[in-house]
Amino acid sequence: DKLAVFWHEGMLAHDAGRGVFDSGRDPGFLDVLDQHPENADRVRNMVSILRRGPIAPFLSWHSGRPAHASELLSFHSSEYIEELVQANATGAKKFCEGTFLNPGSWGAALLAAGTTLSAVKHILDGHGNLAYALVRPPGHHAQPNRADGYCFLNNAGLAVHLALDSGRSKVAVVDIDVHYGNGTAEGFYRMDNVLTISLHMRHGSWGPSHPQSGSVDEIGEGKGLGYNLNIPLPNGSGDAGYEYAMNELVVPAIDKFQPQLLVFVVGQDSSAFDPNGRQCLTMEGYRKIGQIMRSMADQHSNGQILIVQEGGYHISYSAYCLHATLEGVLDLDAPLLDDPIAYYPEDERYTMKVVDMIKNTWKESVP
Ligand code: 6DK
Ligand code: ZN
Repeated sequence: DKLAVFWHEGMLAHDAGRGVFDSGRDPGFLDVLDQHPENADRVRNMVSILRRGPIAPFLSWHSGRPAHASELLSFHSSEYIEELVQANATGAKKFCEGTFLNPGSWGAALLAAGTTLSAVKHILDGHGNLAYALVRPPGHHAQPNRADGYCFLNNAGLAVHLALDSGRSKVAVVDIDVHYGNGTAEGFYRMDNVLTISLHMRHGSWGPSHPQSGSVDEIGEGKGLGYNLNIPLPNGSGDAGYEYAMNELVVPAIDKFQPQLLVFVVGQDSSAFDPNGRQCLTMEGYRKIGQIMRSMADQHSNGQILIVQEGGYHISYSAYCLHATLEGVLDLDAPLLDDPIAYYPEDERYTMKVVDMIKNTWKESVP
């Protein structure tokens, strides 16, 4: 069974501009400004590694499509959609810090939403168990009434609603983007048929963390009490920390909930080299998380997983980590792709050894 990749190159038309990092501002001190971190190039590299990397034979490619405005109302309010349509008609609008709707952005956002809906429909119609929506702009901060953190439409949230409307009675979302999936959590906060789980950087552990919520005491409300699980992790949690959190928290929560569909929200900004995070995952950690997701799906949802793309800003390592994640989900016997960047000494006491060596050399060489 191949993993179905849903993609449409029209999503490359969204351009959030340039500035100092993601601010869009130019105070005038620099000759070379950053492209906005959520740029087309990062996704071009994801497309190319999936087409040309060793995972290519295990994938099938499917065209995405734009969502109809009416399809957005399962998650978003009509007032908010009207605001987006208006902003697009006007030309451009800054919705909040880092979040720019420019000419081309609305078309891309509609494609991201529609492509994610096509991906989940592929599973719901029984065409395959594994589907990946390779989409931008991202979605997991987008709330029913508000754009936020590079996001306009909540792609994963819309897919969850389609699954519920198609007769799946319980759906679980596991979000490993380095930022809290606050939009998705909010959309399902009062519901007991959608379990939202997010692993993210603990607010306050590193400067520009976004959003400033996602603590462990946000557990849902009303009927939804106990159906939002936040896992705020310290910086540097790394492969071992994430594997532990998956096994100790995510697996038991999913086992108890018994979802009929798993939605795996992926962001490679939890990697060791991401400019937007400090969680220090490597390809190995992403591969392991993918494997754990697959084994939960085999147990609960007939192996069915919808994978939805969110952030991931290192221009090459994000693509490699995506490749590793999908290797894990495909549960291949041996890793296909070596990690080109990460160098980790096998002994964690390596620095002490080096210091001891320097001490000895110093003693012997200085009279
Ligand atoms: N920027 C995401 O990766 C998006 O989760 C992350 C958004 C991060 C920060 C946005 C932000 C500022 C703040 C202050 C001043 C300038 C810019 F949605 C995903 F893409 F997946 O607050
Ligand atoms: Zn993120």
